[in-house]
Amino acid sequence: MEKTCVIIKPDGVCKKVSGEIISKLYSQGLKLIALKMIVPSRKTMEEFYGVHKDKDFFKPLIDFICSAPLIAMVWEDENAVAKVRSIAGATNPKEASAETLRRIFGTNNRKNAVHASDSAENALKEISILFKSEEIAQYDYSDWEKFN
Ligand code: 3AN
Repeated sequence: MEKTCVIIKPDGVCKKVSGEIISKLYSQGLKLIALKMIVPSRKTMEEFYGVHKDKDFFKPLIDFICSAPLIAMVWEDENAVAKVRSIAGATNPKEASAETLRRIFGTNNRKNAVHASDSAENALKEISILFKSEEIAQYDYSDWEKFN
């Protein structure tokens, strides 16, 4: 099953919309297999966004992403990466389609509420930066019903 790494960014966490973001992902049939709040170090997020290290927005991006806690998650689905990218919307909330998370909760290119992996390969890299393997759950929705 394909995995994708989703981060609720500092703006999403501080606007108290994390619950709505998580509900939206559940409602589209994705399965939550890891979740934690993290207070990220610059080093971790510089590695996470390493592909952008030469861009002029890199330093402000790291400043922003380390400005408050993040909620880091792993979601699973047959088509998890494309599905969450579509739910998240375009990088710029003003250009994102109606009903997308970034359109609803984002402000600008930087403060755009959520991160969503752009490929299955990058998802695995991102997950390995933010999570230990034992923090990724494997379960069936029926597991709890087997016990009294
Ligand atoms: P996306 O997250 O939509 O895949 P990327 O991978 O191009 O976008 O950029 C990673 C992150 O860098 C974005 N989520 C956004 O926070 C920030 N970013 C991208 N482009 C800009 C920009 N032009 N100005 C400021 N921040 C940007």
